[in-house]
Amino acid sequence: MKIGITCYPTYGGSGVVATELGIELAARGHEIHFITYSQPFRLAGREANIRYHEVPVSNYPLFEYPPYDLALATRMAEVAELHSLDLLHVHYAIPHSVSALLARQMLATRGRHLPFITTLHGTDITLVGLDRSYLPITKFGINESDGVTAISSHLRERTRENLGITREIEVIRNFVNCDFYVRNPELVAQQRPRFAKPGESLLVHLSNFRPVKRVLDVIETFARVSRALPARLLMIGDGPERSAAEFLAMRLGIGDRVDFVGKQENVNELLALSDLMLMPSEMESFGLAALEAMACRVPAIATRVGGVPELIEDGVNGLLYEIGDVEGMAAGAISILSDPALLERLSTASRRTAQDHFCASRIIPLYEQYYERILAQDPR
Ligand code: GMT
Repeated sequence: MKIGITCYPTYGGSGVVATELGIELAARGHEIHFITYSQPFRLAGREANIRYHEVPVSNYPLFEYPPYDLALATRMAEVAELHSLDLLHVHYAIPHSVSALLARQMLATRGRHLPFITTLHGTDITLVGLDRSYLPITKFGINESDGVTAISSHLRERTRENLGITREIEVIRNFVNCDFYVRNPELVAQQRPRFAKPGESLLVHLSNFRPVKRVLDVIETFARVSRALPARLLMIGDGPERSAAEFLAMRLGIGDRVDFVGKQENVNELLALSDLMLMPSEMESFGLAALEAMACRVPAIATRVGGVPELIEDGVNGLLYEIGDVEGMAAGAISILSDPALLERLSTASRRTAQDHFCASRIIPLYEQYYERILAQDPR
């Protein structure tokens, strides 16, 4: 198939999923065209069967707000026509589904049918989509899509309840490449001393440091852990809450035990160095960061929110707490880190969960089958 993919290329899990999906589909022989405002950050740009098309947004002085969504629609229609795309797959409803709808309409005037699929990732429904200024257009874009997928059952229910959407929504959960996200003991032995001394536990957090991730709870939890046992914390990512987290770590006297490494390319290698992940988010429609860690044998201490229980079974492959329960999360982390047999059991179960349910090799065929179904449908 020839598939156009649009996503936010620079930040967030939706861009990661879209990019990894494109890479996996290309490896299975499909022709993939990324149509985005910059090159997706996990794309090397040299992959076979993948092309990247930048969306140019001209900033005419009259435009206080350059109309990106219109430039995107134009580019989608151009690329679809030039490369005879079979369909568009857009990630994150706003504004991508509306741009795709315009592209479909533009091509329809020339007798070409270009179906599009919208994948809902979370904040497009739970935060942005609920904003009154975006809600009607979000609902419209979803209803007009030829196909809609959501990354968890929870998100599908939220979409139905919050937006009053009744149409069919297919649940296709997040995935991870289990060959790439794997613990390599040699690499761990070589690289772990960069972040932790022998005898120290290594905890990790990975996010875009937005308020919804509650990074201050990560620091508060870790402060309690490091009072109980020798430990260090690896903070991967960057975003608006980073400096507040850095100041809090200093104020709590643990600044020298917390390593803020910023945005990283090879998160798979860094995750695999760690013992335990902290993901105390206010909301996660799925929790891709935890899945990536689990594939590397790193269980997560997380909050019981959104779609997280579809990934983490409390006490089996991780531990779940209420939002803000830093005392509970610290106690849980201490109990795991001070009991090697328990850590081993949770690590093994984490990897098994990733392997049995969420490997790319299981999830990508679900997308392929869904594409086939949408292509077989009558044009809207
Ligand atoms: O929260 C983020 O990391 C960004 C956000 C996005 O839309 O880019 O992530 C959402 O999509 C991820 C991939 O599908 C999910 O794993 C995250 O749980 C989800 N984030 C939220 O719901 C807050």
